[in-house]
Amino acid sequence: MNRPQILIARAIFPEIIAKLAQHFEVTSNQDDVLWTQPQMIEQLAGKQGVFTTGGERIDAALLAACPALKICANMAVGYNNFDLDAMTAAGVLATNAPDVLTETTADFGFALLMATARRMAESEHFLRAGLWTRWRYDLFAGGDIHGATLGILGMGRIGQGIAKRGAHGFGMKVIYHNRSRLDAATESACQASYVSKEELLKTADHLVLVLPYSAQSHHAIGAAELARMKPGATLVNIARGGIVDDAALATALRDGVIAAAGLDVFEGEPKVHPELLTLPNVVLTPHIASATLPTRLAMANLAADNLIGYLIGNRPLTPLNAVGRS
Ligand code: 8YV
Repeated sequence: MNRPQILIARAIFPEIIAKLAQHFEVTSNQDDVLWTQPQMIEQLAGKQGVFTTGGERIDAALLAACPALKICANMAVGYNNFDLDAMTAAGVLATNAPDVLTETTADFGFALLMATARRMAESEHFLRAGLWTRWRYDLFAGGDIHGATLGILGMGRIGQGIAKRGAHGFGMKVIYHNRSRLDAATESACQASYVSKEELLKTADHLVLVLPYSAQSHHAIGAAELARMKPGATLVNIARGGIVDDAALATALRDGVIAAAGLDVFEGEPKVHPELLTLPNVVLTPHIASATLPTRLAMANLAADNLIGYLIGNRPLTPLNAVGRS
């Protein structure tokens, strides 16, 4: 019997390629070429499965051009690169990679919050530039973390991980807003109180964004929302570019509407809004919240196991839609 053919769309751990090659005819992209949509379609000809990493757009046009395709396995918990409705309509299974990155990503969210509030990047640049000549009482004085009010917008698994770190590790008061309120036991484990978005913006000393990107969450934080925040507040985005209006944020940071921002994700990344690059009060990182090698390997293994589970055994581990395999 012919083995199913799959495509691995980006460079990946060699051991993942070896694992997939035990089951499939594998075409991989270890040169890490960033394929255009037509090139991706060409690469997908005759393939039943594709291993994606979060940046590859899977939409109706691609699906129509790739009739053999049965599954797209994303090595990311976020899946805004998938048009899920189009995939369901085409009978193509979508899977993501949840859970395995939760704690690593929550660690990073907290690290970015601390770096931002305590002005670590800005003060390090100052030191490296040879500008540190003497002590001063207010030199890089920032905002406290301990005892402050931590606001979380989007209280899924990663949001809950950040809430626990704040409440249990730093004695923070945790408030959150989410599409739906958590059950009482989860709220109690996170020591988090549910508030309206309005109250969250108004009350948080530090606001961390951990919500999925969708048409509804596009520019959830824009000029109007930033204006409602405390002037001393910090904003952290580890969710997705596009949730924050980056141009409005740059203006707010420049004008002192809020104190500082920590951003791991950007509108149109890897491009960064040019004004953000010029501002001292923003910490910028290149979408690395899940980037530890053990976690990235676990994410890759989960994506691979979804391909194997579905194409070999008909049992995907973390499906996002319900489709039957013809
Ligand atoms: C990925 C992420 O590395 O899982 C996610 O949703 O944002 C990251 O962990 C990223 O999506 C790769 O494109």
